[in-house]
Amino acid sequence: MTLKYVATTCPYCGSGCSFNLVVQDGKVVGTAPYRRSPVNEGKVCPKGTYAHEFVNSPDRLTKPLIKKDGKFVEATWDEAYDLIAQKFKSYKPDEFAALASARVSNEENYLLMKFARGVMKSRHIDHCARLCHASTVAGLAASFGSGAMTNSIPDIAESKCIFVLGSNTFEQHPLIGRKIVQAKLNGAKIIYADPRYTATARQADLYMQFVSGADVAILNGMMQEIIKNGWEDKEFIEKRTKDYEKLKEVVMKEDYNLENVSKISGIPVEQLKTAAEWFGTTKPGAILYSMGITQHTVGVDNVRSVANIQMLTGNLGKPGAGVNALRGQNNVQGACDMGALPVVFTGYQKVTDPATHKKFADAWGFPDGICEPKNGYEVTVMMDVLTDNPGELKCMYIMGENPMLSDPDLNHVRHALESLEFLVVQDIFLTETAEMADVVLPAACYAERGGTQTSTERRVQMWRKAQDPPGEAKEDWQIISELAAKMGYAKQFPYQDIEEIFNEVAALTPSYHGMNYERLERPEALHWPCPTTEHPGTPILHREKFSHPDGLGVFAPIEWKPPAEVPDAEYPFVLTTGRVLWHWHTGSMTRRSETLHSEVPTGWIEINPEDAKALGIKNKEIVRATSRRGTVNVPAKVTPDIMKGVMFMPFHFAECAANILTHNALDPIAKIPEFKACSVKVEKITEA
Ligand SMILES: Nc1nc2c(c(=O)[nH]1)N[C@H]1C(S)=C(S)[C@@H](COP(=O)(O)OP(=O)(O)OC[C@H]3O[C@@H](n4cnc5c(=O)[nH]c(N)nc54)[C@H](O)[C@@H]3O)O[C@H]1N2
Ligand SMILES: Nc1nc2c(c(=O)[nH]1)N[C@H]1C(S)=C(S)[C@@H](COP(=O)(O)OP(=O)(O)OC[C@H]3O[C@@H](n4cnc5c(=O)[nH]c(N)nc54)[C@H](O)[C@@H]3O)O[C@H]1N2
Ligand code: SF4
Ligand SMILES: [Mo]
Repeated sequence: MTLKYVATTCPYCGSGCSFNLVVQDGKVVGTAPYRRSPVNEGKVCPKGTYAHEFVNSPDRLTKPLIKKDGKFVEATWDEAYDLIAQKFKSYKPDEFAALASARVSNEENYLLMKFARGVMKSRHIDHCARLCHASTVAGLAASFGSGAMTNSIPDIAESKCIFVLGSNTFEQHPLIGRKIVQAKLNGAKIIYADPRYTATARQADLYMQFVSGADVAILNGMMQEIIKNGWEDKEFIEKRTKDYEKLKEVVMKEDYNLENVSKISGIPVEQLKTAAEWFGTTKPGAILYSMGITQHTVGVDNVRSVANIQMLTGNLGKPGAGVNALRGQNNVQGACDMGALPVVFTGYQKVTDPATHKKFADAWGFPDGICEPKNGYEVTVMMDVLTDNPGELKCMYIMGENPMLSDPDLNHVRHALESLEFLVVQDIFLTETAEMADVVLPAACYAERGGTQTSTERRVQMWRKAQDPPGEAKEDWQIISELAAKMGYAKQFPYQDIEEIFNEVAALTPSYHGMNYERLERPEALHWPCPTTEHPGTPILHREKFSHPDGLGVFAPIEWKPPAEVPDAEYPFVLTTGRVLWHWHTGSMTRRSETLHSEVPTGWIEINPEDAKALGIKNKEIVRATSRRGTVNVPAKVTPDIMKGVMFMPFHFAECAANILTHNALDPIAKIPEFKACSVKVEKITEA
């Protein structure tokens, strides 16, 4: 028997923890602590602990599958590539769209981006960041000139006042939660605002429960109170920002005095006062936020309000401060950095900028050119175009995403995907989306490959191969390269190994320019921006100036607006959705992990005891939840942890899918859907 440890980074959340994979006779059999990572120092959450369990699941895809007469038939790689190449060639550039993946490496996202824009010459590439932090990318870019988390994870422990808003950090970024505990042990005050009394709420010194969708009102109210008391950082505002007067005009309005904010949000005035005082007077103060802020039709407004309060209090560019937008998936930061977005190439270089377009066209050397220098469609817009403009988009290539469970309004998504002429899905399991494909390609998983991923704190870290892929499954970069070669572009995809792809990325991307595998091998890796090979990387952004050309941060006057759908007599409850500690999104991996699955085998809807009583519903009873989009039957969880009038469902479970109910009302700028607020009714199921 041979036994070895392979240090790698976690395939789940954007915290970017490291652990060892335990390999016995060439097969991954367990995990063990890797103590040298400054992020998690050997600790992991349950998903990290059991991250080996799905790897050798008997359900892994092992061969390409081609659908014939409605049934999948196993095929050789050549058969699959030939069919895909022949089909892909038959479409005009903008009839093709690609979805990249926050689950795969930087190199592979870069390659799919190059495939879409170079081989297919299509403008349409996006990925699940659209459903996640699109509001952050747009909002922080407008406020600061750069759309990423401003500080580092270890730095959170330095804070003296942490305001967590719309992030259930202890369940969704547990090892960042650990930094909150460390700060607390050093005397920091913790403020938490969330419609649910979550695991994170239990750690807070001040917990404010409120109705989903009130965030701008709460932040404006706190800012008014801070200004009224003279707690604003006058020097920071004067030297480092502009448009403060415009902000003041809005936040000082009567509408945002604490009495009015209390009416909108349901938070008692005294709590709002305390929050403003603590945050206004305790330095340094950090804000941590995630989906509770971004997944709204006012997602960008919410993000800009968070940026406003941090500029107002001078909490930027310093240790223990910052706007800490906690990015969700292991490599969602990287997929964005790699230009798997419809408006940018790598490093946020704009597609519409002629010099940038020429730079990529020249570097790639496609004899027949690349896509036009025009923005493409966002994934949410792709789905609308598919249903509303039949024939405009005809064919899609989806790598490592499962929109048939993760996108809003699943009946709409089904309709959209059914209207495609040709769909290719590349995954490690036969997901709900893969079931709908014409061709399914089997990919290697994280444990079977190298490459890099970029965590929420912009730390670029390595994956390391621990075992061979099952059956004939291949690494995503190999599949994309081989397909490109079949389509006549072997010269543009000449890679012998994944490191060559990274070097191409570094050459084309200023913020990754100084990185290479040798430097990234170190346990602490490197934070971007890292412009030269001598540069130590940048854990804290905006120290001296912001990333706008004039170096100034921009205040934005933001008015509060209610969600797109508000409760009425027919649909009287606000439904909000999210996650639980034990499961990951559409469950493709965690529901195939024995330990995680046995801990939480199915979904539920959280109902406040008063609402349950009025509806005649008992705990654990199966109830019918209905929105304007659809109906699901789901077990009730009657709990005082959820606010009266609000209900919560995790979206991991296909048998009671929350996204049947959600709707795809979008933020006008970020095109992110309003996953965090829609209206539902809930009924007792009476015997027929
Ligand atoms: N265990 C686990 N961890 C994960 C994931 C997972 O699937 N499972 N997914 C990862 C991904 S991709 C992401 S993006 C992150 C998401 O991380 P989080 O954003 O922390 O997770 P969510 O559960 O979506 O939502 C967080 C909280 O927002 C609250 N909320 C609801 N409505 C509102 C509102 O209107 N305003 C505010 N301020 N809060 C509101 C919810 O009650 C919930 O507690 O987690 C990552 N980590
Ligand atoms: N109602 C509601 N819906 C939501 C949200 C919410 O809060 N509420 N949150 C949204 C957010 S923030 C996000 S990020 C999205 C996530 O949405 P998705 O990204 O669609 O969800 P995942 O289940 O993570 O899908 C990733 C897929 O990649 C596959 N995969 C894993 N590793 C590999 C690999 O190495 N190669 C390949 N080719 N495939 C791989 C997995 O099997 C899985 O099928 O969901 C969104 N949907
Ligand atoms: S906190 Fe996130 S990165 Fe760390 S072990 Fe858990 S899922 Fe993995
Ligand atoms: Mo996400």
